[in-house]
Order: sequence, then C-alpha cells, then structure tokens
Amino acid sequence: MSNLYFGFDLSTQQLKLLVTREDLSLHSTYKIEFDKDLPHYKTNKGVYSNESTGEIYAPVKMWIEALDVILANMAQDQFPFDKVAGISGSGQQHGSVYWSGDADVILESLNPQEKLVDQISPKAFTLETSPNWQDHSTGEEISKFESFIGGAENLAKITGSRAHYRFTGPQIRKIVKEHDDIYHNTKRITLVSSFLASLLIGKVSNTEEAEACGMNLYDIEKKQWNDELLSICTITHEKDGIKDESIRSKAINELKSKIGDVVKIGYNSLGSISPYYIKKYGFNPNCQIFPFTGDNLATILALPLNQDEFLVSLGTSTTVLLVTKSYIPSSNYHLFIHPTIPDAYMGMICYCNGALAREKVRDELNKKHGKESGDWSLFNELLDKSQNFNGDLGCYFPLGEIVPNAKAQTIRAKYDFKTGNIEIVDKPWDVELDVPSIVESQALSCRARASPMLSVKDDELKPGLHDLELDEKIIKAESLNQRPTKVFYVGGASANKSIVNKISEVLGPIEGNYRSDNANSCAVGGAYKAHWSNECLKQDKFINFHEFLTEKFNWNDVEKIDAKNKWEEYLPGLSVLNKLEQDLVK
Ligand code: XUL
Repeated sequence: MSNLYFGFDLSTQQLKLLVTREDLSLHSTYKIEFDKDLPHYKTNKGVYSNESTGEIYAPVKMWIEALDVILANMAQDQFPFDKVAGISGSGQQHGSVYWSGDADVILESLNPQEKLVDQISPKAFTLETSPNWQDHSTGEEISKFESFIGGAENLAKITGSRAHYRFTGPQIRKIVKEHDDIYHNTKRITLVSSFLASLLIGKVSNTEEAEACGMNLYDIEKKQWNDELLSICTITHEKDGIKDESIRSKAINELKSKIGDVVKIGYNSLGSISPYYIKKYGFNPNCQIFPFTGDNLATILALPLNQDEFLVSLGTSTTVLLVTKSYIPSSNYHLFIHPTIPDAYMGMICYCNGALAREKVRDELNKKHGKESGDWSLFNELLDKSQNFNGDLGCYFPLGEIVPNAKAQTIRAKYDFKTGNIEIVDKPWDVELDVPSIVESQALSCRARASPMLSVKDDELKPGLHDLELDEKIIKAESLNQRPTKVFYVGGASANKSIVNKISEVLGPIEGNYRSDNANSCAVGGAYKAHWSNECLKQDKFINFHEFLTEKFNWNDVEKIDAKNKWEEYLPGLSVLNKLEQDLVK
C-alpha cells in the first residue's frame, strides 16, 4: 500500500480529516460535528455567543476531544496509521489559543493510556476559550489599530489587510485590556491552525507565515513582526499615552516571546509525530507534521490555481480567492503570503451577502408566483432567459456588507444604453428584474474589486472604460481592462448551474470556467501540502508546488462550465455599480 497523507480542517462547526494517496486520490474522510457529536459542550454551530457584547468564542477543550474521538473512530475502522507519511492541515483563521507555562511539559509527556483532553485541558491553557472569526466585539481596538498606525490604507500596506474585528492583533489587545492577569500568565499564543499542529508534535508550535498575515501584526514585505503594531496590541503605543520607551520595548518583547517566530514558507517539517500517537495508534515514527495554515489558504492548495485565476467560493458568504505575484495591498481586500509558493500572495475578498441575499429574491419571486419558498426552478428559468445585459443592477444587502462597508439596504439603478445615463430607481421594480440583477451585480463587484490583483497583459483600453471609485479608492481603468485566465467555483451554490453560468458570463475568464464538487477543499489542500512537503524532503529540493499539483491533478474531478464569454458586454455595468455604491447609506 502506498503512503497516505492527512489533511485536517479544524473549522467552526467540525473537525474534518481527509486522507489522500500518492496519486492524490481520496482514501477516506472522517469528521466530528461539534454540536451533534460532542453535545455536552452545548455549542450552537460550534460556538458560544454573547449577543449584547458581540463576542463569539469556542471551547478549546472541545477541539482536543474532537481529535481524541476522530482518531478513536479511525482505530475502530482499523485505519492503517503506519502508512501515514505526512500530516498537515488548516484551521479557521484568526482565532487564538492561550497556553500556560505548563503546556510544553504536558504536551511532551502525554500518556497513551489516557485521552488527550483529560491530560491537556485545562492545565495547559490560561484561557479556556478561543475568540472566533465571527466575533464583533473589538470595535474600539480596530479603530485604535488603524488610527495609531496612520489609517486603514497604511495598515493594509504593512499587513495585507486593514483592521478587522476578527483579526488576532485586535483580539489580543482586547484581552490585554480586559484580562491583564491572564495575558501576563500566558506563555504562548498560537492560532487555531498552529494549536492543532502543537497537539500533534507534542510541543507548542510557532505560527506559519501565510497564516500570520491574518493577525494585523506581521509586516508582509519585511517578513517580520511589526514593532509598532505589537506596541498597539499591548496598549503601549505612544498614542496610548505611554511615553517611556523601556515600558514599550519590554511589552513588545513579551508579546514576541508569546507569539514566537513565524515558520517561514517552505517544506520543512515541524517535527515527527509525538510518541503519544505512535504508541496509542501505531503511527510510523517517521510521520512528519508539516506547518498548518489558515482554511482559506489551504483551500487554494486544493486546485492547481495559477496566477490570475480566481477561486470563487459560493457559500453563505461569497469569497473570492486568487494567486497574485504582485503585492498591491488595499483596504478593499486581504493579501496573505502564499502558503507554498514563496514569491506569491493570496488575495481574498469576503462578502457577507452571498447566498442569503439571492435566496431572499428567490423567495419573494416564489411568493408572487405561488411556488414553494426553497424552489430554485423559477429563479433559474428567469436567469437562463436573461440573455443580454439589460442595464439593471442593484446592491442587495439584507445584511450589512464588508465590501463596500455599508448598512443593510437594497438599492437599484438603470443604465440607458442610448444616452449612457444612470438613474437610481427609488421604488422596487418587478422582482423578476431582480433575478439577473442580483447575480450580475454580485459578479461585477467581484470582477471590479479583484481586478487590481490581476497582472496587466492587455494594454489596449476598451472604449468607454474609465477609472472607478469604490470604497473611496480609485480602481484604474488599466486594471478593469484585465480579466482572469480561469475561474473555479466551489461551495454550496456552485451546484446551481444557472447561477454559475451567469457569474461566468460576467467574469469572462479567457480560458474558461470550472466547477468542483469537492465540499472538503481546505482539508484536501492540507493533505496536498503534506504530500508536496514530504516529496520535497525526500528529494531534498524545493519542488514547484504548482507543477507538482498540475502534474498529478485529475481534471476529471472538475467540470468545465459551458458559458458564453460576455465580459465586454458588461463593461457599462462597472459604471452602474460605481454609481450605485456612491448612493449607499454607509
Ligand atoms: C477569513 C475568515 C473566515 C474563516 C472561516 O478571513 O475569517 O473565512 O477563516 O473559517
């Protein structure tokens, strides 16, 4: 039997483990759903929430128990643990875990006769919960991060992102503010991904470099922690009123020792699997644990995603991920260092209003026509019929939106093809018009906002194309003139052919659109990362990740979408989007 590779995915609602073979084929999948399989933690969708403060957090103990249970289930299936050559994986991004001074000793001396959870928790932690990426309680902290460092744009320039509630730096600052004692008693702080890696190597692991970009603390270009941001994080910045330089540098050094050095991008292993798992489950002592990364970062490793290609995840929210070689940061999106390609970055745009907003239109349509609310047939029929762009667009935000940063609202506009005029339509129009309009508007927003991350190939500007101003930032016509080479669709709504077809027409990639059925892409990405790293170690050289994946990738796993390319037809839509967004209530 060939080597096997593990890809873990510690996400909000479950711990998933996917096992792949040498030819990248799937060997098996295991999962523990927190609410259902570990009901004694009484989580709701994997978390606890405090509505009055906006706090959302998860019990760390539950994650350890999930690892116990998943491995025990595999042992029951007589899983061939001795064949596992490498393990990697990912965690929900930004969440942090607070380890006590006892953690390393506890992790190093685990007794295989006992469960992990009883030995590790609570003694190895100073805080029993981990702030979750859905948390909204750090309003004060994010405003300090941005204003002290010279604005959102400057923070994005240094760290790849403006300040966000969920980012680890602002979350740590809140803990320093509210629980100074807990903070000082904390020996190490890891992210969720490095927490899971720590359990497997039997010592507290440093954080992987791509994942460190989700903290608002790491200087991407200088490839080091940014001291000024560390001082903001520890409430010792000059603008916090701390004049004494020695207090500041002491605080910066204290935080540096807690967060540790980052694990630079590469194929090196964090270490072999801890003896606990060798003795308890029969893992091979040579099984290597490779750095764990963030879930979005692992997702791009599941497909042979090249520069200028988009991965559009159509989940509850819409997320656009792409690989770019140019570091052009903006407060409109996120940039992370690429987890396996040293000179590349991952761009990410997150929208709140994805599936939910489309479902709202679908339900109104069905109500009008006496159809059942969850039925997509009429919505899809109208979408398929809408052959040409008719100039109607809207912003459909049943929830407050991240990009553009705006309150919950719906506004619509019409484009006059004869005069070029754009008119904001005050009253709702027929819901039938909303069907193409919502999908086209969502796609145009992705297209406009992702365009600065594309490389400039075509310098002949299309007529009628000019600069846009979105989110108080200029997007140059030269960027808007570019289109992606390929687009891959994943996530729940990617199963809806009509929606994918329409988005494909608007995005208009040069080499076509593909759909992947794989609902486990971040776990797959983790397994591929382990496999690639192990291969590099074996050959003792850096193998190009993209070539590695392209060579082995089974293109039968993705479906080619047969959509028309209407990129050019939608050029006027960019101006309509611009006008609409200027009219939004912020
Ligand atoms: C990304 C983010 C979410 C989590 C989900 O910035 O916060 O996508 O990673 O697990």
